[in-house]
Amino acid sequence: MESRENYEQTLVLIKPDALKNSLTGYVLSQLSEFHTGLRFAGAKIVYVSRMLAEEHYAEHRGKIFYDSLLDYIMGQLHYAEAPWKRRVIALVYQGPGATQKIRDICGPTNPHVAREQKPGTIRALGTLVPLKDAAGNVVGERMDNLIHASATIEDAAREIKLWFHPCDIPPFMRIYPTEVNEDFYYYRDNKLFLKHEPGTVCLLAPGHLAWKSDMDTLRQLKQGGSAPFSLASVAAKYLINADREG
Ligand code: 3AN
Repeated sequence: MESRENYEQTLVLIKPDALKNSLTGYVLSQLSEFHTGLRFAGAKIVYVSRMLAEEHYAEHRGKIFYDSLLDYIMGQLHYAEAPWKRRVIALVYQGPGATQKIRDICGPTNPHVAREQKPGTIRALGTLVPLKDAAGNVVGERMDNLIHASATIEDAAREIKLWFHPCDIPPFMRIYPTEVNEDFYYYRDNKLFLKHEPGTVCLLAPGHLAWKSDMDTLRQLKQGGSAPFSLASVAAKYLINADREG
């Protein structure tokens, strides 16, 4: 019987620049069980909405590179003229030391630093793109570094639950608490509805399996209280690939 720490999970996103440069196979091979001893626990192709991008990068809100970072993960920069190609590959890897093992293979956030200090890592193949203001002055840079990997086990829990439903992960591989929902929850324009109204979409119906943390958030929002996580952090996942809008 494997011990509990063997079930550590981490999130990987193969970002639009990796897809555009046909590096997907290379990345998957670097992260393969043969190299890492880790197993796939989840995989999906995601059209990244603005809501999902904002939730994923919530910690960077307000920074100079934030807007550009959202455009990047949404595929708007690498597939400006081809919205139908905009997507990322989201993966959950499971196994002992998953988070650190994958971070080591990814290398430093900044591709220039990666090339200098950790050649051979995935991000050493990335690029730096200058960010300019309206007058054309360089005000910062964006790091197109091909891959996202959760930085800590806590980040991994938040991120996996943001990108994946429990049912996207095989039952024996789920490590976060789940619950069977008993109510109807609908969503429109950043508001929660308990009954269907024109233009609302159903997030959850009775009998659906959900992350317990999502249920806690929805219950508290329903009662009008302050919730541990935002409505958007719950809704973004249920709306993945639901429509074509940003
Ligand atoms: P990592 O992806 O290595 O965990 P984070 O979470 O600090 O790094 O940043 C997420 C993403 O935001 C990075 N992958 C990078 O694209 C971008 N980023 C982070 N810091 C900067 C920065 N100082 N300038 C430009 N882009 C940045």
